[in-house]
This record gives sequence, structure tokens and C-alpha cells, in this order.
Amino acid sequence: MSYFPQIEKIQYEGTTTTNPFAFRHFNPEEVVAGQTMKEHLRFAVAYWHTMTQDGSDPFGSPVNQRTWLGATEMETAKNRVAAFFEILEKLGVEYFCFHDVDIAPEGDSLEEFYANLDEITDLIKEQMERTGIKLLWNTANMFSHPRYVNGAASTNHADVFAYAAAQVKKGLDISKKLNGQNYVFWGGREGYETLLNTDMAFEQDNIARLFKMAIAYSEKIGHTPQFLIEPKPMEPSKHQYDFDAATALQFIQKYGLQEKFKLNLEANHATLAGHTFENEIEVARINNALGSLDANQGDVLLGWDTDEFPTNVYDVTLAMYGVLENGGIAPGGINFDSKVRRSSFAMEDLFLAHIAGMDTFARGMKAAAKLKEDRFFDTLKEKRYATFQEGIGESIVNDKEDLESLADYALKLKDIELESSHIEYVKSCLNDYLV
Ligand code: XUL
Ligand code: CO
Repeated sequence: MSYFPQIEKIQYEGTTTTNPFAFRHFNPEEVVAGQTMKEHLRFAVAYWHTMTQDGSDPFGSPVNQRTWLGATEMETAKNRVAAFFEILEKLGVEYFCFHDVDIAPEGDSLEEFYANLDEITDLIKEQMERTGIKLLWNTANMFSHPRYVNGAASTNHADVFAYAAAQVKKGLDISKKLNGQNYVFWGGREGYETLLNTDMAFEQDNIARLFKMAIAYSEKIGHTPQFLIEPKPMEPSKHQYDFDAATALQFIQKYGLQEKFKLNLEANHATLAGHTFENEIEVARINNALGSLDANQGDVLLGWDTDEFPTNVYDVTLAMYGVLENGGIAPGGINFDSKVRRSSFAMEDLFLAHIAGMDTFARGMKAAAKLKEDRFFDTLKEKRYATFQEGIGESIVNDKEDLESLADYALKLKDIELESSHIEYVKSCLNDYLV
């Protein structure tokens, strides 16, 4: 049984094609910068946006046409597995990601939830074995259910903490069963509304406690995925503890989690934090903490997490430059945490949207590889910091100077000659790489 009988496996046809169901830039086997495009990009499809999102918004009802809805929640869940793997196979995407609640209904008790997850992950495992498709990461949704109104690990109620721990335990069991490469913590409700009733230090200690329990359990069961924290500054909490890459890194360092934890960075979360995606990637990269990427984009005119499919070649090129500088993203990948717009409600839009995102990343990666090959940024930076290559500058970076010696030097200085950055010219040259 096929959910997309009219759609064949998506092929690379180049920019001259008029076929909407073809890649125009993503050529999986094409070698760029020493690796095939698919090895570089490690694309993943997100279960939540692709399989469970119904197109409703705060002002409107569900609108998405989805043919996998069954008579019961479990029937729908089973249909989704088959439909999901059909999408992955036809797109040629080799990884996927999910929250526990995306794949199986929670039922009326934790016991029932566990049983539902067991049944559905059996089906997922079968599909993985059949297709060779791999689990990039899974996570536990510890933010939607009313019990998490005051947080999960940062809750004020010990029973809620225990429930969250039970979800993480099962998440790690599933990660082992499906050989997950990473395990993500996005702290949706790990933040606070007001300091009037919040013990910030206690709540953050408890988040670290849960993370340490996760490390201990993963070691106990002999399955140690790369743990990832996904920063986000707001939505749903007013003040999120993992505001951005720098804040999450500080947390990782404070609690001594550097060996096991890296970051999963999302483009739209960067925008919400007032940063560019490339800023977040750079902060992680220079601290050896670039783990994985959630690919999407926000809307410059809207201040919320719109999770649009990425189509901005400029931003993606700079993001991919960071990935290449990092020597790649593995064992992480590029997960489309992106949802079709409400007006793209047809089944085939799921393909068209992913093709658009994959083509955009392919373009970005090719442009980034060329920028690297031409040493475009390296040359700029070498020139910009040239005074640290010799004389007093070289002496400073070799730690041979102190305040007194530098004061003596400065007293003898006449005019300091600064050079213009010619930044408009630089941006114009950068544009040549994008077309
Ligand atoms: C929310 C978000 C999540 C995480 C996983 O903004 O990005 O979907 O990626 O919980
Ligand atoms: Co995300």
C-alpha cells in the first residue's frame, strides 16, 4: 500500500528541469570537498512536523490533507510509520528524528504509553532494517502534557521530575533499540515565568541532575549516543534556561558535562535569540560543541518560531561554511525541523517542501566549499589581523608582553593607522558565490 502512488523516487535532474518532483541542486552521489553530498549533509526528516502536524493554528482548524488517519490513535500511529518510511525512501533521506509522543499515543497511563511505544518502535525497527535508514536522534516531549506546566526537570514538583525521568529512561531504551546516534534535550518548559516564586539555582541543578542520570543510564545499558542540548530563548517559557549556544555551553561547563554533551542548533531559535544561525554555529564550533543542526528559517517580519523550510541560500551558505570549518557535522546531521505553511496543505507539499530545503542546503554547501577552497574568509581575516603576525602583535599573542611593556610601547606611538574594512565590497564579492 502506497500513500504517495504518483510520486516516484526523487532524482537529481539539474536546474533545467521543469519537474517539481526532482532535485535541482542536491545530487546525492556528487563529490564536493572530498565527500559525497549526502555524506556531508546527513539529512533527517522530523516526525512531528511531517507526520503529526495538522495545519491548525491559534485561529484555525486542521487543514492538512493526510490519508494516514485511521479509526483509532494506534491505527493512525501504525499507518504513519509506513507513510513516513515511504517519504524517507522516496526523498533518499537516510536519517530521521522523533519525540516519543510523535510516534505513539500516550494512552491513559505511563504503562500504556510504554507498551504503545514498544509496539510502534517494533514497526519502525522493521522499516529501518528493510531500508537501511537510521535514527539521527530521538527525544522525549516533556513540554506538551499539562503535568509539565511548571517544567519537567526544572519543575517545582518531585513527582513530575520522576515522570520526566521515566520518559528519558524509555527514550534511551528506544535509542538503544533503534541504535540512535544522538539523543536531544530541548527544554521546552525548562524556564520560568517570574522570579517571584522561582529558585533558579535549584531548578538548574535539577536539570543537570536529570542529564547526569541520563549519562549514567546510557552507560549502564551500554548504548551511549551523543547527548545534545537544543537552545532556544523563548516559546513556550518566557525565560528559557538554554537561551542560546553561549548560555547552554556555560551550563554544560558549570556542571562538567563537556565530555558527553554538545549542542543541537536551530536556525529559527538563533533568530529568536537575536543571533544569526552562523553565530550560534561558530560559538559551538570554537568550543568543540557543534553537535547537530535543526534546519529551518524564521520570518524576518514575525517574532515567533515559524519553522519554515529553509530557502534562504545566503544564510544556509554561511551555516554550511561553519559545518565545513568544523570538519563536518557527524554524528549529527541536518534535521528539517520545518513545517509546511498552512496553505501548503496537500500531501505532495511534504515532498516539495523537503526538496526545496535539500536543494537550498546543497546550494549552500557547494557555495561554502568554493569559499573554503578560495580561502575567501581566511584571506580577509589574515589581512584584518595582520598586525598580530609580526612585531608587537606577535609578541602579544606569544604572551611576551605585559601592561608595563605595552604602556612603554604605546607612549612611543605616533598615529595608529587603521585600514577600512571595505565591507560593502566584501559582501558584493560574497554574492558572486551564491548565484
Ligand atoms: C521546538 C523545537 C523542538 C526540538 C525537539 O522549537 O525545535 O521540536 O527540536 O524537541
Ligand atoms: Co528543533
